[in-house]
Amino acid sequence: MHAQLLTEPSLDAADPAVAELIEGEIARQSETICLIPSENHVSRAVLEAMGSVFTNKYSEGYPGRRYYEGQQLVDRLEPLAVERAKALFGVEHANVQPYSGSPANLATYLAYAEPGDTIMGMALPMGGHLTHGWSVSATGRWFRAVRYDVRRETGRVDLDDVRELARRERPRLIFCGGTAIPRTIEFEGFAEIAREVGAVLVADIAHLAGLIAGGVHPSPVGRADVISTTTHKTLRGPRGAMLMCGVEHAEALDRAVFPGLQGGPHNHTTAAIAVALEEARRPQFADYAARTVANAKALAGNLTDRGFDLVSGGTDNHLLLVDLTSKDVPGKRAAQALDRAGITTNHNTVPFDPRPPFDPSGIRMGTPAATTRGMGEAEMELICGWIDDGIEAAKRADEAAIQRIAERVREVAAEFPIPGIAA
Ligand code: DSN
Repeated sequence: MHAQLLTEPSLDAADPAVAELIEGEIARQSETICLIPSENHVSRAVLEAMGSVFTNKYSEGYPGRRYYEGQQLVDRLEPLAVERAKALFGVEHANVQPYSGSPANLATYLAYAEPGDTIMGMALPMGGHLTHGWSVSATGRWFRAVRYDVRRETGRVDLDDVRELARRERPRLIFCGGTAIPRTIEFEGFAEIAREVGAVLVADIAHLAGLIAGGVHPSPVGRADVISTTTHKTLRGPRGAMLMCGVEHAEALDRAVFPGLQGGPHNHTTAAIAVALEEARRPQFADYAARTVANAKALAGNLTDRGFDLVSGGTDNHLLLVDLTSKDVPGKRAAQALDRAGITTNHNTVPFDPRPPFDPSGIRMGTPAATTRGMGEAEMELICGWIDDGIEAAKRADEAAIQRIAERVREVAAEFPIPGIAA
């Protein structure tokens, strides 16, 4: 740590109100089990890079072409992150500046479409993302968005439906990927459809980036024109995003990110992305990715054995979508009860959900964060029992039973410390 920093008051002394909230959040994360599939626990190295003095620096532009002086170190940092992204994913070009997933996706619109153009993505309640053209998003208001669904009988995307819609609507952009898709994304099939109709294919791999880097999900490289990802989900980096592509798309995407949509990049985030990309290159990360999927399959199997309905009948990746209709409890009530029991999930729509998005029929769960802590299939079995018991307790309004589960969760969670946090 730099000497001058040590002469200044610590956060505890300088701002006890914020320090107390951070301490409280450390305790909350440590004493509960996170099953939100888009969350993870970063390493100490990622946390340190994120909290570094790079947050002080403005760097509008790209390495060697900045609008501010003092870029001696930033102009080494950003290319380091870019080179690591290129090496990890095997792409020709990477832009590490997007602030997060939504701005990264917006950049693809700016690069390839005009307002009013037709674009195509998976409907949000089917597992897609807001920025793939959903009605309440700017992308659904400023573009003519058409949407594909999953099949009601399988819970899976059928590429024949996607092809038919694409042939009819001739979209400028097609998005594949999303936020609640428990099954493998067929990048090659989407690429064939995009080629046939002359669309730009954007693979949004925000959920899958760590699984792709770890070799347990097919890669969109060489198939999608543009790859968009956040860096904080299965990839286990800081909150941030990247766009990746072949050289032919590099200039359009770079110009869309800056100056098209953003000002200065968040250099502290770039530093932490670089660290996370280096961590993801190591053999242990491939093992982590494989264990994440194995844990999700174990959780899915346990839940199915206990009579839970899973959308599509299971999972190929890190997440599961549970339809609670047959359990006679709405998703929000279940998720809130599980939160009180120390198991963090989120309520989520299920395909063809008759209930509204703010109080839908399902809950979404995933294993990236629990796997980072070292939990395995034995813990998945325990967690499944707590989920079942917690939901039944919620139905009986048995708060004492929920608190007993929370106590057990605390005991087991204590055996799996969170990385990056002093015990
Ligand atoms: N927040 C992301 C997720 O939870 O999947 C989507 O934006």
